[in-house]
Amino acid sequence: MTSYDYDYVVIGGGSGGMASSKEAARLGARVALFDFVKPSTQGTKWGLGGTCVNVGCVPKKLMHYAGLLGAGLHDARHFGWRLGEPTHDWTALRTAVQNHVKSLNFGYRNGLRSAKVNYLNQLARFADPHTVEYTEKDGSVKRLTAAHICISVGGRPIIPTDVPGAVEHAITSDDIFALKNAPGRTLVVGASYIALECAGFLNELGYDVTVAVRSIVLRGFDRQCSEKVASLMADIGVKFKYGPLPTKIEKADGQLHVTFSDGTVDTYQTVLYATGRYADTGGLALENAGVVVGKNGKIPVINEVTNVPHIYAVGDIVEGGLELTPVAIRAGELLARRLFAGATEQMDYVNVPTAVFTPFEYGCVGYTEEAAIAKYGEENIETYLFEFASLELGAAHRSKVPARRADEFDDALPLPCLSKLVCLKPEGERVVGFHYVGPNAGEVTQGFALAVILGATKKDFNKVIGIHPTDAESFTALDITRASGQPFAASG
Ligand code: FAD
Ligand code: NA7
Repeated sequence: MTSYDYDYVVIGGGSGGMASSKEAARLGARVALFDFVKPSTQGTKWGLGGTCVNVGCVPKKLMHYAGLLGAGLHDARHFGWRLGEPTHDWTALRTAVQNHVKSLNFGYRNGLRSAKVNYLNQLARFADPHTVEYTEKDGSVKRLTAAHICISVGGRPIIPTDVPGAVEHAITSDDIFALKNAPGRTLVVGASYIALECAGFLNELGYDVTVAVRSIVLRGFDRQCSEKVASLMADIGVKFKYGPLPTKIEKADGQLHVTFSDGTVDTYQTVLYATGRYADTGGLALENAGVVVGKNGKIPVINEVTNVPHIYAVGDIVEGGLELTPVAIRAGELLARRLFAGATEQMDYVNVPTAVFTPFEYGCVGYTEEAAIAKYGEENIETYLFEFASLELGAAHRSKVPARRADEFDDALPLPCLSKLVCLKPEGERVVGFHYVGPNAGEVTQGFALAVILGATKKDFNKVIGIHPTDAESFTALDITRASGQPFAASG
């Protein structure tokens, strides 16, 4: 029998690779993990743990929270807090966020050490199907062999190369959370959730933000909820520019002059591209291992196995997968259990809950209304809807104006919450889509996802006694269907 240096080598120490390597080591495998960060186009670098910890979920959620605190200042005043005119200090926020991220990097290093995973801070590539190699600082090439190899190198932001000045001057989500100077007037290009989340917290922190939308916002999400999220963002000050996109970005006097496809020119301090991500598989020399690569660098797999039976892929690089941290983690752990503990459980990519952390959050699990209709036919779908103001925001007269302008209370936000259940009529109104726009949507959706996964019907939702007064209790008493044509917005 061939003997290898390791039972398992994992390339990429992000959410998926870290989880898989630790689980394999826990199960007794001899494991090595490679993680190396190539600087962003603007030279930003970060530590161990991958996208989520350094330039994704974690710093994003902290900046979102900072934004919510700003919005809450308006409510605080309404409820009697006497505050001076608040100002926001970007450097303090950046420092707090980066310090937290660094503490997580430290924890991950220790975690690998105590799990007995051999961590190599090196850029790995394939030499042959069982051999991974890397180049030391002194130029020497080192190799190690493994029985099983998992690729989990994640993705990086795409900046279109056909827009002169974009690669040179624009930042991405790889840079925004560590930006040295306050972003100032910002143009966000792209309209998926990373774009809207960044636009959302920058607006709440007090910056003038424009989002350049090529077609629609939040492609792939429920249309009604997506448009509600965008319209609420517009209400609180985010500008949406539908259609025209940058064709040229020029820097002069420290400002970015952006020419749009409609011929207009505007000036910003920051341009942030959030126009999708490519799988970072280009430098892996996959051809040396015979691994097939698909569109955008993604790797086709069946149950995480590539076309080469002992080489696997997990996380964002999986073709047709879901680019979410908990998905990468679970897939990586289950893979390790199948490889080293004889387990048989496969990753279930259906009914994965998710949330968009825009100023008014949006959470969902299951089908969008459009996808449910496309799959089951309109006659088989019943959609229940309710639009309302949460008690707190309603009572605080949360206003449309930027939260930090205390004096303007009169222009109240429209109803900021939307609860929606998409039900399958032939199966006793089984809930196949759960959607909620409103405060704490991530928390609300996480809880209800269990019901959806277990096959709950509309009647089951009705059986639940609400917790009063909450926004989530709306799901226990939805009674207006789209088919009825009745207004579903709360009145009075
Ligand atoms: P990654 O976490 O990207 O890790 C891959 C690692 O491999 C990186 O450290 C990379 O530097 C390293 N690497 C690459 N090539 C090599 C090589 N050749 N050798 C060695 N190392 C290499 N998901 C959520 O669930 N919730 C959220 O709220 C959320 N918010 C997000 C916000 C933003 C702005 C972004 C960008 C992403 C967000 N995501 C979110 C997605 C989430 O971050 C990813 O799904 C997750 O990090 C994917 O994990 P991964 O293991 O596939 O790869
Ligand atoms: P997505 O989900 O791939 O969305 C990309 C967005 O950028 C989308 O709105 C696109 O518009 C838009 N886009 C794409 N190319 C361009 C160009 N050239 N110009 C302007 N706009 C463009 O990317 P995200 O980065 O938000 O998220 C990727 C994943 O990473 C996500 O699932 C997270 O889990 C982590 P379109 O709708 O195609 O017209």
